Amino acid sequence: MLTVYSDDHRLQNAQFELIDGKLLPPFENPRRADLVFAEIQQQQLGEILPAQAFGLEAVLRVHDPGYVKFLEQAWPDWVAAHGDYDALPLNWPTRTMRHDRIPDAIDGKLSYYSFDAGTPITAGTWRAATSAANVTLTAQQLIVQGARSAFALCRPPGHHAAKDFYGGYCFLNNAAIAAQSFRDAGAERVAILDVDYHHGNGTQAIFYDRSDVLFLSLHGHPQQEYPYFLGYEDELGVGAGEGYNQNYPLPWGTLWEEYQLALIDAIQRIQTYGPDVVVVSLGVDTFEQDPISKFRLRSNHYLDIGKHIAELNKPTLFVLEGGYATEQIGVNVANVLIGFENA
Ligand code: Q9C
Ligand code: ZN
Repeated sequence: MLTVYSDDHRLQNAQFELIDGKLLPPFENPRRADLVFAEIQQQQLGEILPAQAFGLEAVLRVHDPGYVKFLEQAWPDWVAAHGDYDALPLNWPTRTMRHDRIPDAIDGKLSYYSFDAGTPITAGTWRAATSAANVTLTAQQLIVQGARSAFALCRPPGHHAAKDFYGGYCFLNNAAIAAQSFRDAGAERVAILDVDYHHGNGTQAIFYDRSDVLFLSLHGHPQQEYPYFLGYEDELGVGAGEGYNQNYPLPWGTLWEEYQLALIDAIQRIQTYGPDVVVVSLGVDTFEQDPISKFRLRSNHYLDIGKHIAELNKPTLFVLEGGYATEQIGVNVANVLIGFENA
């Protein structure tokens, strides 16, 4: 397995995260990727390549230009208004309020372009987020050039970010950018399988009205789990996209046995779809010891996840998403890749 990696992920290194009414050290922190890197090196999973610099062209195929400009400018604007503190929004336009005016004030812009207060924008956020996109696009190119698989070892993650909003630790949707780039490189059909514990609301929204990208997600049920307002099983796509979106919401406490049944169904759906390439949004926050999640997978089950994905026998791009049990994140991620390679 080829891995692509850049140290620039460390530029996303927030002071605090607002979670469960507390300001805590961020769960989504640089140690995560550093430990995945160390494990991949130690297990000798294959070559680790540096990221190439792509411009913003591929990013803008998925994200709104105004949103991308906002992300680039948010930190300097915030510092000018408030000083050198992590930027967080504090209110949102909800029912009966307007969504058709973008405020001039940076605080209003943060509110307009976000959906939670748990995703700090810092001095390095823009560079880290673009580096994650570059890591993913570099890995995506390896597959375009004929590699059977590649792993984008990137952070910050991406699957909660939609066309024009951030949240859930995500700014640019790395997996969606890769999927679109596969299409632009000539792939006719792309399947995105999202195994992160949280619903991939951003990715779903980006491709919801399209049949050329099939999106499937296994995740904590939105009645119980973040992001709460998307991820039900009756979300099947719209217009041309009808029938090309599939959610598998699962209850708190889900064990491997139940999880595997959903995974097998998802794999069969992908098989029927017959994609040219598969993108895996690879979160390992389904782990039993994950500090913010409530599924109960064990480390050996990640080998089986990799094995099931390999049954598809398609070129496969793995893109790192969540996973916050830092001590075991390396083993769990590596196990998916090993399970895939040894299948
Ligand atoms: N009470 C990813 O895994 N906050 N993002 C959860 C828990 C947000 C997770 C609140 C979790 C976002 C990529
Ligand atoms: Zn997650």
